[in-house]
Amino acid sequence: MTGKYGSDTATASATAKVTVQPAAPAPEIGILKTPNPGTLPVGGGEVAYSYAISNKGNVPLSNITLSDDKCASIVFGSGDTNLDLKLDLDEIWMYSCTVNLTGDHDEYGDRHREI
Ligand SMILES: [Ca+2]
Repeated sequence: MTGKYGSDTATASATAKVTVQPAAPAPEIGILKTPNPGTLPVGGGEVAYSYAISNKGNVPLSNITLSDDKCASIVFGSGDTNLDLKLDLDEIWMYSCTVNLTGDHDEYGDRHREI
């Protein structure tokens, strides 16, 4: 900034620094489980579940493990696009599992009716 007094000019400048604190780490994970097919014939049959795991927090997540008491052999498919073994905020990791069902199962797993 400048100011004048007659023919004299006064000049001054100033800077200010403001630090914005990063958001507190808030790890959160999301899962979407989808069966295929959604309907089986009488007597049951084979169902392939797919699991879409997403990062709903604000920090990358590591050591991701997925288990399902209704399907034991879960296999990782894809999704770690930068291959850093971390579930990053913009990644969706896909897993799959196949099981042979003989009754009704729902997303919560406990409803079971023998046919
Ligand atoms: Ca990653």
